[in-house]
Amino acid sequence: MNDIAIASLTAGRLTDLEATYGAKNYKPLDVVLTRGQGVHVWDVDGNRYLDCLSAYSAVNQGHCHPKILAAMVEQAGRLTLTSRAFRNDQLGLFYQELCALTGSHKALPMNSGAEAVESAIKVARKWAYEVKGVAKDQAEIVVASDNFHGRTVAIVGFSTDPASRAGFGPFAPGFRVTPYGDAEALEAAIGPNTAAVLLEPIQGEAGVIIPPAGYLKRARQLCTEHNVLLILDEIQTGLGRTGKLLAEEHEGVEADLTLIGKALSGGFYPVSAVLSNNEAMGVLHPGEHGSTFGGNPLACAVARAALKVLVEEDMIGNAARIGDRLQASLASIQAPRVKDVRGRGLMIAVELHPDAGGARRVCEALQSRGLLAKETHDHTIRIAPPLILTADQADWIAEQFAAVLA
Ligand code: IF1
Repeated sequence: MNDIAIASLTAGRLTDLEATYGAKNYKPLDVVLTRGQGVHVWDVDGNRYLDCLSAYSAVNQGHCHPKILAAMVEQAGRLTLTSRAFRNDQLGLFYQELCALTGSHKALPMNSGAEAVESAIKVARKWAYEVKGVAKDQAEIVVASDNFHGRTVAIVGFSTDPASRAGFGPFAPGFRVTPYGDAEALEAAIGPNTAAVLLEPIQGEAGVIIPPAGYLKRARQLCTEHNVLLILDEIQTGLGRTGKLLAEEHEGVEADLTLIGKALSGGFYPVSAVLSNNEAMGVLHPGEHGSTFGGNPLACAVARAALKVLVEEDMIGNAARIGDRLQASLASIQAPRVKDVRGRGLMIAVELHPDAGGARRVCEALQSRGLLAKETHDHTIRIAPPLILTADQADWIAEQFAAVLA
């Protein structure tokens, strides 16, 4: 089928095709998007929406950012993939710029977020055996309840969400779950075989759960005291989303391994990375880990541009300022249905009372007003627009919420 034929298909027909031929592992809002620019997306019928999801924070820089687009097109016409069997002229520069920006010693490039998580688990286990001296196959990784780190078998094996894990076992051993935000429980969970503690600085899928002040700092102290690696999954919270480059900065904490993904490419391409602050990454030797696409020149060129515009256009500062403004206006909405408004920067959640009719219905009402947002669980609406949001657009978002929730 040629492009014109595709473009002329109705939303209903395209939805039918998905239903007929696609795996049914998603239940998206009924909108078929065809174009995006900045904070806006357009559906096949020409309706414009303000995107308050940003592809789960992968499009922090806004849709089709012209500078990232230019870098992608230029690189795509020159060299896309060499595999790591040969060197390419983008990888070294990507490493240098990424490490300089994040203050890291070393970086390991992968593709999806889940791959970055898996890579960090492998590094932590190998570090435990070779450096810490844990007995063979005894290494443990402590994780948090209600975590979300991706969809691989190892990762869903330590999920506490039945929908994510039920039916997918048997699972990998070596993970211990501790209640998120409870520093005492974390301390109790750490033992002599603990290789790492893996946490989200703010839990995204769980509903934008901000841990009690001091929790991450205490986790850092405990890890240092017990010779355990702290792994922070900043795949969703990182790269400006919370008003800092990394959310760990809000608590003045530095992880040993920091995971980034999503916005590392501005949404153009799957690019993720494990960042290392110390020698931990040194346990990986040639042949022990890798990926066909990880570190490829197209990914590197796109990521370099995505990081550059994030800084050059002060998107991180904008996320802090506009995030505060949007949170304040959302919090001032007088609606008994609203139980809580919380967030950091432009990672915001509006939680409804359990008897308020559900978040999905609110999202559908917002959609008809030109705003796309996605519920998480039954009662929480996530608000995560691109970080280039203006004050006027933030006020407009709050007005739509006020109208729908009233
Ligand atoms: C889906 C949620 C967001 C993540 C953190 C690792 C990954 C993710 C903290 C894995 C991915 C996604 C995946 C997407 C929905 C989405 C999500 F609702 F499930 F929780 F963002 F809020 N660590 N999050 O949030 O990264 O392998 O996907 O690149 O539908 O699974 P990935």
